[in-house]
Amino acid sequence: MASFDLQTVFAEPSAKRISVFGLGYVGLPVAAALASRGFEVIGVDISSRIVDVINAGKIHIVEPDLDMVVQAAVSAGKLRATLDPEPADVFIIAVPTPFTGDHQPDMSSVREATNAIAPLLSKGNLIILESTSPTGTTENICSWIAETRPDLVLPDSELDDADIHVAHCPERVLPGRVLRELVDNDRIVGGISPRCAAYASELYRTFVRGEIHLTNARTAELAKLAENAYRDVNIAFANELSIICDRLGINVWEMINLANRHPRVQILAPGAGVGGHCISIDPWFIISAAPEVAKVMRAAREVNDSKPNYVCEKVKAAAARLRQPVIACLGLSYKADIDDLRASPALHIVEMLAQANVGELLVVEPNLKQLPASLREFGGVRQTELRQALAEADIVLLLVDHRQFRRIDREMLKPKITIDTRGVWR
Ligand code: SAJ
Repeated sequence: MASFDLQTVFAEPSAKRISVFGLGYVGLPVAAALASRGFEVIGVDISSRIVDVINAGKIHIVEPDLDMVVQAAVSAGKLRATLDPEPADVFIIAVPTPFTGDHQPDMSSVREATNAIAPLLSKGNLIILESTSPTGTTENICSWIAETRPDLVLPDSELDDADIHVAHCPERVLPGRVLRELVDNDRIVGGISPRCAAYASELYRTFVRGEIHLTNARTAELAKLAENAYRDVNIAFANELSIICDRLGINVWEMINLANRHPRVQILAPGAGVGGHCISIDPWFIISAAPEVAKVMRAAREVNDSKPNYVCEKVKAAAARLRQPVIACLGLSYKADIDDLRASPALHIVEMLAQANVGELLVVEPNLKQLPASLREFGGVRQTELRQALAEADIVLLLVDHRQFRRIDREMLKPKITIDTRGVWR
């Protein structure tokens, strides 16, 4: 890779200003990690509420230990948030990259962040895209900047000696373990040119203990998408098996456990579906780029997206056998032990049950103080404590394997109809 010596580029953190665009699940931990290494970090967000919360030394998301790191960084004067972008040495883009209604990538936030950065740029600046993005986005950033800054020489794969360095370093952190994974995970750094990659990797070396792998921007973009698509395909396989097992009268958990005794087999866990803001979205960025060939990924998306409906039909069939069914719905978040409801299959299932008026729904979600607005409008839906729900329910539907549910006394479940989507009571 690069033959030049960049060992000292970020050797004096206090001399460098870093601006992080987007202070969400990815940007805020990155900003806090850099501030705790001594950099002067300016977080930019479009929400004045988020800016105010962070400047008060607090956080607006649930993530273990992040509150302490942010609080320390803000009180040390190393991290501050603002609505107005300012000049810096390094700009990190960590804004959302959702998809539109027809599963096409919506890159408007990346474009807006780039437009905000362009007028602030000066020679020697580094721009890093952390947001998960379709292949070609990092190159697009260069083209967008070139439109408004013809005075700057931008890099390309042939041109290493540019005024600005641009690289993609996709985030890889698992919600719930973000601070640990930010430091310990290997990172992929894809540069527009080798010098861009080497320059960006020096920044990550200041706080990453994992290995840093250098490549070009397009490969880094697809590698990140492939990681999440890989997981989606494997979860779809498990979800499909769970439906096949239901048909054949086989306990899917026992069967998977046995199959996994093979040294080269590691089947994942079926569930209520695939949620969150990453795995249920990112495969579409590959599918939309190569629709005719991305067959397995499309099928996996369809299998995982249809699982909530399958669970809902199972509950309806069980409820049809009772006169006034009371159903305990355990869990609403998209996975265990977090409060994140984005694209949550559990929430979707409870919404569908409420709409179908299947019975009285007692919702237990220990990570939320109140029901989300989409459920509050239904008269037959109540949030209750676990104990009360278990006492009153005829049907106990386990949607998320929160730790509180794993500890439930099995004796309490004996007189109930149980539908366990996560195999907690296998
Ligand atoms: N799920 C199953 N069965 C399993 C594993 C997960 O049904 O065996 C479900 C979960 O319940 C959840 C969904 O899949 O609904 C996704 O959960 P997850 O824990 O697999 O992943 P995320 O979305 O929280 O985070 C992923 C991670 N990517 C990979 O593991 C390849 C994380 O490292 C990424 O940084 C993150 O996406 C991201 O931001 O892209």
